[in-house]
Amino acid sequence: MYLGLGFAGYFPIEDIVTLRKLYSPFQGHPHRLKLPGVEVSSGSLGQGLSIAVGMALAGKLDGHNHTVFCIMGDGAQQEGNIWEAAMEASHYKLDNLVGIIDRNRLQIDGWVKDVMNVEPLDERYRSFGWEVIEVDGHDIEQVVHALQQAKSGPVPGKPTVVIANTVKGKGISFMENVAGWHGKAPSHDEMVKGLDELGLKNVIAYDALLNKAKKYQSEVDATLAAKTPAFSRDYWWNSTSQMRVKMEPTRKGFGQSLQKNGEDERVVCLGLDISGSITISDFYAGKPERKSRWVSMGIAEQSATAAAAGLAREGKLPVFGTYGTFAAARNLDQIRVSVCYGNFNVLIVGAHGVSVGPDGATHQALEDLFAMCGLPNMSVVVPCDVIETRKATDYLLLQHVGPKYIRFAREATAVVTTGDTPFVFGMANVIRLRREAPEMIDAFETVLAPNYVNEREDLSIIACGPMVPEAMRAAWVLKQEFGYETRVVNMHTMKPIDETAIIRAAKETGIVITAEEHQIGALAWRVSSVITETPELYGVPVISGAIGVKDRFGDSGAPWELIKEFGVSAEHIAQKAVELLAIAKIKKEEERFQLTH
Ligand SMILES: Cc1ncc(C[n+]2csc(CCOP(=O)(O)OP(=O)(O)O)c2C)c(N)n1
Repeated sequence: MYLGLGFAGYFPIEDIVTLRKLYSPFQGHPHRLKLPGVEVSSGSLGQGLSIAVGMALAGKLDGHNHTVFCIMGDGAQQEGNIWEAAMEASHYKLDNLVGIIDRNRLQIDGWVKDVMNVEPLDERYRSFGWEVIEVDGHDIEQVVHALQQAKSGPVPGKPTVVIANTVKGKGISFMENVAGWHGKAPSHDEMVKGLDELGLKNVIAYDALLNKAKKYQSEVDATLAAKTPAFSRDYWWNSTSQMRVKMEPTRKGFGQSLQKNGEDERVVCLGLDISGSITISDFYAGKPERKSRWVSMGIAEQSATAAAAGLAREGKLPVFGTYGTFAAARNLDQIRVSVCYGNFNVLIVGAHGVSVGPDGATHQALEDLFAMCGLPNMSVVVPCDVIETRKATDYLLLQHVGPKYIRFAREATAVVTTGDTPFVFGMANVIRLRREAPEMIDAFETVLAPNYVNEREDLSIIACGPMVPEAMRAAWVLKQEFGYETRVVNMHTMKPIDETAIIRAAKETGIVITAEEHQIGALAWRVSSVITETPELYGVPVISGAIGVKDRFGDSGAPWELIKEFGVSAEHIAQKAVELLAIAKIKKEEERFQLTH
């Protein structure tokens, strides 16, 4: 799409080398506010045809004779949203609307026919009142002819769909018809081979383009460095020989738990065409006998949610998951009414907050915890690393009864717990820095919050998910740079929240900072409401701060870049702590002054 717009003259084609990089107008999914030529922002499948219906309706209302075109995938046809729009288009006789379907027969989890069959598409559209034209999508003459035909409105009062048969990755031997090439960049060698096979190797000056991308990246690096608080030395992950950590994708803990607990015959996993990426497919990996309890639902989050409620109604333990945005936002009403109102035992998995990185704003779940924590009957767990994710899934899947939501990251995240670290649902852990050590995990001590004895630390940081390792790193910065002692509270269970741990942190340290990889508020407001509503704390001065995303959409970029861009790194937490500690000092001096005068 970006190349098409470039060739049409909207911007210099070579600018597209910044694709999916931070601040780039070429976002992981197109955004109309960032790039000329993009008519509507997209990224959440199945909504485009409805927007096109709206635009075509407006054209009719205003008496314009333009045509609205909407390009869709064939896997995307699994979204019920598309068929609502298809119905509306024929009902309102939108002969100024043309749908184009790229029928390459592949989607992320494999062949469309295996994931969730959508054929026969031609008959289905005809039965919805559309005119259908089928073409070879690689034959430009056929495509142009079909579009001209469609534009002239072949049958008055009928919308038209052009079904373009294509081959994904056509012309490149190792990409043709391979599902794995979704959203994945080739290596340098693969790129050269691919260009060679397309006859473009000597046509495209790829070295110059790569240099342009490199230059852009160094500008991004400089901007980010300027935005990140600096201290006397570098405390970034594994940047020195001390305090080293193992990094492992958090999502793997979820897959490990499903592998183990999938033996339970009640467990049924629902696939939503992103199965490998979130590791839900580990449920049946190497266990073909479990395939009967693997239900591929296609890209149809809303129906799958209500179907999960139905499975739970019959005594099953359904698990479904996808990107947090599609697991907990698109289907919010189904979660609210079908799952929560009926109080069904469904495990919902929201994957990849900031860590989807280059996919950009549409795929970065930064609001899901508001909704999930706001639902009656729902329990919410946000584990901090791969091991805690496994323990949390073990517990939620087999022991906890009722609606439950777990949220974890895709990228490698610092492993800061061990098999022996306590994990008790609804009960926080207190983590304390004891020394600098070669391995960070050995430098900290973790105890279950009720077992913690007050050490009158200078401040508390209450964190959840991937912010727990960041909070631990902030505690290290604060100790090394300023000698401050920090109580890190791992609030892995966000609902029901551990009120006692919050009250103690507020009372015993007087400064509470929350840290969340989410719009500020899911954790911050829950913590502040405990502090403000607890009679025990009436009149007790508590200085508070909140680290999180500040009411903005995400951006494409590497996950570690986004942590800095969103202002949620350990360095940002430490900076906030220093500010609050300075305020606390002034307050103490004011009090002393008042007492002595
Ligand atoms: C609502 C929603 N659910 C899931 C996704 C994740 N996703 C992105 S592309 C894709 C597969 C799309 O398949 P298809 O429409 O056939 O497009 P193609 O494979 O040809 O790119 C999925 C599941 C999404 N973007 N939006």
